[in-house]
Amino acid sequence: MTLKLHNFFRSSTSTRLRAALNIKGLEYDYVAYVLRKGETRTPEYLAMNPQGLVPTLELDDGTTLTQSLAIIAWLDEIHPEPALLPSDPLGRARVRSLAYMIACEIHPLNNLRVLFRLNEQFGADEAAQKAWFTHWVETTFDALETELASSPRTGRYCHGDMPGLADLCLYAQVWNNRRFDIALDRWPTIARIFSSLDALPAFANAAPPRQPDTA
Ligand SMILES: N[C@@H](CCC(=O)N[C@@H](CS)C(=O)NCC(=O)O)C(=O)O
Repeated sequence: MTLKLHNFFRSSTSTRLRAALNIKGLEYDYVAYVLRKGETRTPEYLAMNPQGLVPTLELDDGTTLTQSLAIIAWLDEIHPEPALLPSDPLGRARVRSLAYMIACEIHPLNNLRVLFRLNEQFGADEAAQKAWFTHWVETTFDALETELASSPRTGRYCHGDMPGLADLCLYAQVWNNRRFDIALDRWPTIARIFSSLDALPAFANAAPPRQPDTA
């Protein structure tokens, strides 16, 4: 199966998906877009992904998959090993909860189009956008740190000693935070888990600086 990944090096949803593909040992063709140049707003791209967002995964029969968590779930279904969710229902609920904390409570608020809108509608300059971005990261990372630090189910990674769905989201979000100089000092458990993930080639090779279109 030939996979084509339409993505942007710095996009955290793209980073999540690259790491998932790497964990599954799946190769893909890398198709690069620059969000700020509007390259995902062309008729060709919108025909694949009507939201004009990255990533999009294109299969060899032309099928296109959108929404990173849905694509990752599909990957986990067609390539079950190594699994991205634990086998027990309570464990699965916990991992999904940790992943959604990042994917649903941080990412959508801090997306590029939201930052642009803050500027267009309210005149938010770069400093105000940075304060906004940092606020929403801190709000959820404080809660995430509490959960990870206090649960006996946290291991080397977010849940036990196998990296999974929550780790994909955490790893990508920490890279995203760096754009706004958000250090991890305040969240020692998140920092420890990030370091453990960064030592894994599947994750490190998905990181923004390692991508071919890194600017
Ligand atoms: N929930 C979607 C979000 C996709 C998304 O918003 N991607 C960002 C990059 S991380 C994007 O394309 N942003 C372009 C924009 O905000 O205009 C997913 O998980 O795939």
